[in-house]
Amino acid sequence: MSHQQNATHTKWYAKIQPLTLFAIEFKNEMNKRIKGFKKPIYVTRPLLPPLEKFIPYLREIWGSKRLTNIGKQHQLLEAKLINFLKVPNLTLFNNGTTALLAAIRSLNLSGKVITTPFTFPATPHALVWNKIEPIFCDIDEETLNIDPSKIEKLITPDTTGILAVHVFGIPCDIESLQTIADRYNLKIIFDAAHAFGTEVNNIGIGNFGDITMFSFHATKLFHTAEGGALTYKDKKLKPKLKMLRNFGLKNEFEVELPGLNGKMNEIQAALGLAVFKYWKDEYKKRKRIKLIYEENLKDIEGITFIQDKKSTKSSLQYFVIKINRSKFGRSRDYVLEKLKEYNVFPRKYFYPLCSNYQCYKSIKSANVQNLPVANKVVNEVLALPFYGDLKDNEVEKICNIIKSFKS
Ligand code: T4K
Repeated sequence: MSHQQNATHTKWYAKIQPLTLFAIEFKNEMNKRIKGFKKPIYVTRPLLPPLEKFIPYLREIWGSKRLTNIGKQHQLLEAKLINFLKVPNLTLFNNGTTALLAAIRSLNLSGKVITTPFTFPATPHALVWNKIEPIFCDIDEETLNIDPSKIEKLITPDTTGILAVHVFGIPCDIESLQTIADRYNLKIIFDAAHAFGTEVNNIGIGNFGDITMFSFHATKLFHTAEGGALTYKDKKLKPKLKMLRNFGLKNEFEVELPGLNGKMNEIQAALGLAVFKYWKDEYKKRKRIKLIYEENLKDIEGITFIQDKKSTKSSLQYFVIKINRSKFGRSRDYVLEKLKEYNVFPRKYFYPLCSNYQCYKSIKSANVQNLPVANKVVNEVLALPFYGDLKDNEVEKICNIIKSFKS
């Protein structure tokens, strides 16, 4: 800077400085005024029916002395879910991960399967437990799901399937995936751990691909504490999946397959039946909370949400924002750490990417250069607290806290 330029700059700065200082003061003041929450606010809380509504189920189980191995509660829950998810076939499991293990085995997948790096560890792990190499494919920046336009170049003669995830309950580009699968004779498994109740053009999300997996973990909107299910069109899969779930037993004396113990027990199933009665209420509450978040955060530069499509009914499993560091002035990690000071505990699902795990980073497809979108968004995404018990003013306060971080 020349001497003259310097003088002009100083003059300009002198004018602007009081304003800047005022803005900083104001923001500091705002920060001081927002007090942290007394109790921790987590990313989610399980939906629990009133205890007295669960006790009659327990009484019935106690009376029957039938605790597991596909009893009455199990059968009732299975029937209820077939109806609700609008699917032809459904098999319950003791969690989503064992369900996924059995799904992969039932379709005889082998060699290599194309999947997303932006998911929970259970997805690629289920492949590896079946001695299959996960081939990581980059994701779409808008939906955060596997990008079908990047799949074909990853297909080799060893590829037997695609394991796609409806991340945060947002449906994958199902049509494009099916076109590719048909062209190369590949099977498709959908990991719909987050997509309970998602529908596309009024069709339940469990009707697509060869098999769909749902998780009923306590953190899911509908849950059985731990639990899961597979849905599928081909009814011939049913006996095989039942065997895979029950040690491979065909009957008392014949073991046909090296199966697992993947059975949902009666207490889990009963909890599911009790939770089911309250599920719709929880959904309505989440709808309202989503609107409050959107209304309060929509005009903040640098914060965006995943947009719902008109054709899609959302599962409302998570409320996720993306924080663009250069536009918001603060990084996602800054926001996360600062929120903790206010007793708010969002989660950066799914950080780190599966392709960056110690156990997978040496796979060729895991190379950062092959996955530019996933490696970018994994530093931007934040799942905010999202459950029916959150009060309107608590959601508004979380938004105000986030707003106060903007620089
Ligand atoms: N595929 C995908 C795409 C998945 O996201 C998952 C699981 C699977 C497959 C496998 O399905 P499962 O085998 O789990 O059925 C949680 C869940 O444990 C996991 O099921 C879920 N995805 C994942 C996204 O979230 P964490 O490690 O984040 O959970 P945790 O214990 O830190 O809980 C999060 C918050 O929830 C806590 O801060 C407090 C609250 N919480 C949690 C539990 C368990 C409660 O208030 N009460 C509770 O009982 O994995």
